[in-house]
Amino acid sequence: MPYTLPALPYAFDALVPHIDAKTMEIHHGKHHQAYITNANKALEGTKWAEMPAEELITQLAELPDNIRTTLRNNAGGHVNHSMFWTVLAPAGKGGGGEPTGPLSEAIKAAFGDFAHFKEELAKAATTRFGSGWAWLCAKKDGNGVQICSTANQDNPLMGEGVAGCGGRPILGLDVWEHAYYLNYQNKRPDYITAWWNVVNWGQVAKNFAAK
Ligand code: MN3
Repeated sequence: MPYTLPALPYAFDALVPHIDAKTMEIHHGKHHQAYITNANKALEGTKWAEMPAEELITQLAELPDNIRTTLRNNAGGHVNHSMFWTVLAPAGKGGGGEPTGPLSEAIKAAFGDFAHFKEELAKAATTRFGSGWAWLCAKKDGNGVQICSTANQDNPLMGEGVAGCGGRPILGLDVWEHAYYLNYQNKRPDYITAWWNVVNWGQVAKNFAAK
């Protein structure tokens, strides 16, 4: 089955004023769709065409040279954005605040407190040069959480040594300019500060609990 664009779980303007409607419309309908279109084109007629994208990106080394980079970028882009929409929610309606339960405990164990965790993720996102992502991951050994960042559309699932920490992402922050430039121009830190207001901690906790 070719990859298809998942519906946004809220309206384009649901994250206003933190993320503007035009950015959401273009980001979802044009950027995410383009990753899907390009990945499907590369996969057409290959034995990998039926494989879920999350699985495909864990085995890039197996792919033929002529489609490997295309799929790293575009299947990666599809996986990254499919998660990104779900870890956001309108401020005050599922978005913002702080995590609770086991995820909160894991964050405290790794970073001391929630405020320090926010500083560390913001630092990873701000210092990522050029385009990429900052991630909160469940550690590969199942023992807690860690932060990392990746370039372009790389995802930690691509494996340690390929991209990031090799953990299992439970929260991703897109710091490509297309994610914020219309509203924030060059002010990536302002976008990141606003983004915390729309993080869907309930979904991130579910991601953490999933094995
Ligand atoms: Mn993006």
